[in-house]
Formats: sequence, C-alpha cells, structure tokens
Amino acid sequence: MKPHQTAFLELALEHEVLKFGQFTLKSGRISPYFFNLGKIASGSSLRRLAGAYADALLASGIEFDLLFGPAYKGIPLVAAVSCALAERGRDLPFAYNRKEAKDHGEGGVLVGAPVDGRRVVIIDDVLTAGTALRQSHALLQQAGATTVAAMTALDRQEVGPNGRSAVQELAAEAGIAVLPLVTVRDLLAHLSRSGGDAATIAAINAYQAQYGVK
Ligand code: OMP
Repeated sequence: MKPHQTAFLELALEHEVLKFGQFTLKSGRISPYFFNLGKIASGSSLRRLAGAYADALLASGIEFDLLFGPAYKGIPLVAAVSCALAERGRDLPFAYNRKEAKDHGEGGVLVGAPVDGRRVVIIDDVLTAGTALRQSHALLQQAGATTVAAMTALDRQEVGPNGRSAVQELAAEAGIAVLPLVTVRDLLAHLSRSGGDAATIAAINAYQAQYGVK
C-alpha cells in the first residue's frame, strides 16, 4: 500500500468513518458495513483527507484542468482538495452543483468556475453502483465539460446485475477512469493486519462473495 493509502485508512478508522451493522444502501442492497465520509468533520481531519486525495491525483498522471464536487458531500471535499493541490503547486479551478436549481440571482445548478470545455475530475466519497457518478457526468456533459476521471475515497468493488463492476461500466459507458484512494480489499487487508474484529471481517467477506468483483 502507498503512504497516502495507509494515511487515509488510519484517518478513517480514527474518525469512525467505517461503521459495522446492517445498512440499506442506495442500491437497495443490505450491507454489513457503511463508509460515512461525513465523519471527517474538523479542519485538521479534512486537511489530512484532502491531502490524500491530492497526492493520489498527482500520482495518477491523469491530465485534467477542473475539479467537480457533487452535492452534498462532494462540496467541502472539492474545496479542500483544490486547496491541497494548490499547496502542492497545482492551482486549479473547481465547481460544484446545487441539488435544486436556483431561479433567481445567478440561477442554475452549477456553482463556481465555468466547466465548459474543461477536462474534469469528479471528487466524490464512495463508489457502489456508480449512480451518483453517472448523474454528475450527465450534468457536466450537458454543460459542455468532459469527465476524464472520478476520484473516490472508497471503491466498494461491487458488481451490477449484468456481472460487470461499477468501475468497468463507468469506463465502458462513459470513458471515466475511477481512482479510489482505497478499495474494500485494501480495507479488509488493513483490518486484518491491525487486529480487526474477526466476525466483522467475515461478514464483509461474505457480502463481497455475494456482490463483489471476483
Ligand atoms: P452509488 O451511487 O451506488 O455509487 O453509491 C454511492 C453513494 O452511496 C455515495 O455517494 C454515498 O452517498 C452512499 N454510500 C456511502 O456513503 N457509503 C457506503 O458505504 C455506501 C453507500 C451506498 O449507499 O451505496
């Protein structure tokens, strides 16, 4: 694992981002774990999180010229990642959306830098089925931007009804490369190494055996 991945997993576990129990996901699946990036809710922890995203983005070699944060969790993330990139010598514009269009003032759903003609990286929290990323991609496409990649903290590595992973589908349908900080496999490896609860690890493994990529 790369240093920014270990740093991120330590941060996530410190702040109880990872919860165990029974959770209904947006996809309707019942999961024994839930990853809530909203638990990163202080200046110092957000700075560490944004640093991990920025390091991973720079290491990816992907060429892009704007960052986009989907409402709601992507909004503070994209602002913080933009700051972290600027601190690392890449000062780039960013934009985000409103969930409801504003019919007065400047109007519309997009806020921030103009996205038209830009190569965009979407900055989001978690990838399960890819629904959230598809919605952002459609919004950006309508506004004349090209989505080149999507960066998430966690890829849950799940397959859809047709047997393809969300990552494969996003690449095939929309040409979007998904860059996760960590995958659920990395998470499981970290939990095993750091003496995580055996029953919890077994429950996640069983869920992955049912819904995960092989
Ligand atoms: P998809 O749109 O199916 O890819 O699901 C991703 C979204 O689900 C995230 O943006 C979250 O809003 C939410 N989610 C989590 O935050 N953490 C999880 O562990 C799982 C989900 C989820 O509902 O699948």
